[in-house]
Amino acid sequence: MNNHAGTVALVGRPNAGKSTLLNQLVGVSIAAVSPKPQTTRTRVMGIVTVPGLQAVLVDTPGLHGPRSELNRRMVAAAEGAMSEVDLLCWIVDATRPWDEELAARFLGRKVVVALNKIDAVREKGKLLPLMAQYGTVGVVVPISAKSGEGTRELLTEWAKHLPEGEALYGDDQVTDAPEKEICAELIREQVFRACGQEIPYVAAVEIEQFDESGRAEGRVVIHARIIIEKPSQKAIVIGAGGKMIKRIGSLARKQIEALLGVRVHLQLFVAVEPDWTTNPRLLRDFGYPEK
Ligand SMILES: Nc1nc2c(ncn2[C@@H]2O[C@H](COP(=O)(O)OP(=O)(O)OP(=O)(O)O)[C@@H](O)[C@H]2O)c(=O)[nH]1
Ligand SMILES: [Mg+2]
Repeated sequence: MNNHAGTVALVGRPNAGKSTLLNQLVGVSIAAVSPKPQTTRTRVMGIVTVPGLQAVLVDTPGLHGPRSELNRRMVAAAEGAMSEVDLLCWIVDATRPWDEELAARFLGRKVVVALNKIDAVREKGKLLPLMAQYGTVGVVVPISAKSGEGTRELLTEWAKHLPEGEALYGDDQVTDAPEKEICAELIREQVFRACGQEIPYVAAVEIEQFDESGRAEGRVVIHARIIIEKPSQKAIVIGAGGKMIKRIGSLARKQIEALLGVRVHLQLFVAVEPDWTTNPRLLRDFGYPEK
C-alpha cells in the first residue's frame, strides 16, 4: 500500500466522543474528556501513525449554537479547523437520533462519518437506519472510541481519502502541541469532572511554572492557576478543607505523569479574574483567541 499522509479534523456535536477518539488513536490522554458537553474549547492536535498512514488530527470544540463570547470563539475554532484540513471526520453519537441539521452543513464536503458509541447501543438493528441516513453524507464506519472497536477500519477509510505522501512526524510522536498546553488541558479536564454546575464553564487553567531542571532525574515541577470568575466559585473549587482542589490535583498529576513519563510535583492555585469569559484581552491571555 502506498503511504498516505494528511490532516483530519474531528468534528461534530458536543459530547459525541471526538476527544475520546483522539486519545484512543494516539494511545495516551492529550485531550480533555468528560461526560459534560463543551469540554473541548480550542483545537487539540494529535498524530496517529500506522503502516501506510500518518494522520494529523485536529480535535475541535463541539458545534452548537453559541450564546456567549467564549462559546462563539469555541465554534469559530472548530470552523477554522474545518476549513484547513484534507478531510473531515464527523463523529456522531449512535445513541442519538439522525442529525439532519449538521448533515446539511456537511453535504458536498469530503466527509467520513464515524458512528460512535456502538457499545452503548444494545439492539444492533437500530444502527442500520442510522448507517443509511449518515451514508448520504459520506462513508459510515461504526466505532466505539471508548473501546477502540472499529477504529482500525476508520483509519483504513481515512487513508483512502488522504493524499499520497510521506509521514512528516516520527512514528512515536503523538502531538506537536507544547507539553505545557496539554498539561493545562488535563488539569482543566479534572476541574470539569470534579465540579458540578457552573464551575466547568467558567474555569480556565494557566501554567505559571514548568520547571524541567530535574527531568533527567525523573522529576518535573508544575505550578498552575485555575482561574474562575467569582470569589464564591473559588470556595467551591477549593472545597471544604481543600478537599476538592486536592482531588483535582491528584487526578491531574497521575495523567500528567503518564504523559511525561516522569514524576510530577503539581501545585495548584485558584485565582479570581472577574468576567474573564467576556473580556477580550483575558480570553486571549487564557488561550481563546478571536480567531
Ligand atoms: N459508551 C461510550 N461512551 C463514549 C464513547 N466515546 C465517548 N464516550 C463518552 O462520551 C462523553 C463525551 O466524550 P468526549 O470525548 O468528551 O466528547 P467530545 O465530542 O469531545 O465533547 P466536547 O469536547 O464537549 O465537544 C464522555 O463521557 C465519554 O466517556 C464510546 O465509544 N462509548
Ligand atoms: Mg472534546
